[in-house]
Amino acid sequence: MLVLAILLLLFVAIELFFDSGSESSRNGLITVGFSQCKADESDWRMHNTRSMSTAFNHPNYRLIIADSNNDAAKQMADVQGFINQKVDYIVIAAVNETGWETVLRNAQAAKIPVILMDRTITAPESLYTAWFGGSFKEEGNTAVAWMEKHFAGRTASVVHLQGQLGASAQVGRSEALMEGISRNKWNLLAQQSGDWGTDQARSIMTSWIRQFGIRINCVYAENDNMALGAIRALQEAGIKVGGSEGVAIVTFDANRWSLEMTRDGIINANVECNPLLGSGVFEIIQNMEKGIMPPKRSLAFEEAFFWDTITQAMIDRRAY
Ligand code: GYE
Repeated sequence: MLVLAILLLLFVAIELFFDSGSESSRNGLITVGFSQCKADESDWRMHNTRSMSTAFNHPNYRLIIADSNNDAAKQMADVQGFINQKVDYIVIAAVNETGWETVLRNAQAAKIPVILMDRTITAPESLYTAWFGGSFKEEGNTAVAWMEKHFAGRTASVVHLQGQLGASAQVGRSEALMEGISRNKWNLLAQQSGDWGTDQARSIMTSWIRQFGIRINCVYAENDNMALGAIRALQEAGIKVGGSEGVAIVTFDANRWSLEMTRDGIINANVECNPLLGSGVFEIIQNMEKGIMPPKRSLAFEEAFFWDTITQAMIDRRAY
């Protein structure tokens, strides 16, 4: 009887040891589940994904990337999948800013820390450990400040290419423009989401050119890829773009190729949104492994570039 009891206790102890904690306790690696919006959705997103893969290419870590294809429901399922896999950390670049409460409560119940990278969400801050990224509203305010200088003494007639509706980058940049339009009594000729993509933006811009023609004197595109689509549509219509006389092009992301277009006077204002966030996320997790908790919000360094002040040296210094 005693032998049986000892054997039973031994069995339970072995079970507890191998089932306890996350997957990492079984194979020694720290497993990080990264839920990405859509890896190939934009140049920004490709740089962002690459920065995470590079940062977590480390002997102590295993990075699992789930691509939600910009489908918010799939992204929730991807995150729940990480919880079920018992990863040690979850990193999220959120497709939409809403709808996160349930799955984040599940992560909290499973004692898996969640770190938001890039996009913000509306869920209570208590449901995630930290957010690291750019300030989308501030980026928009920087763009609008340039517009106020450029259109001083005249009215801007703006067409507005929005990012995927509901993404915090779209919400913040749109909010800044709408406040600028109201403050300056500018004309908002048209507004539509191009879902961050060049082809969609080009098709939308082509129809706006037919509808508004030379009334358009400003394109506010919420990322470089959509700005490129608008520029192509304007050039195909034989409409001057950029510089002091052409349709003013305002964009976000500051990819190298768009900075070169800014240097060439095709893009007027180019507000950076830094995609190279992987090293910052890695540092947050490294510190948490040592028991050092991160601040709730950390802002990535960002700057803005303008057609009449940018230099090749500035471009040469860029990492992406
Ligand atoms: O501007 C855009 C990407 O969340 C800041 O998402 C990011 C945005 C970026 O699709 O190109």
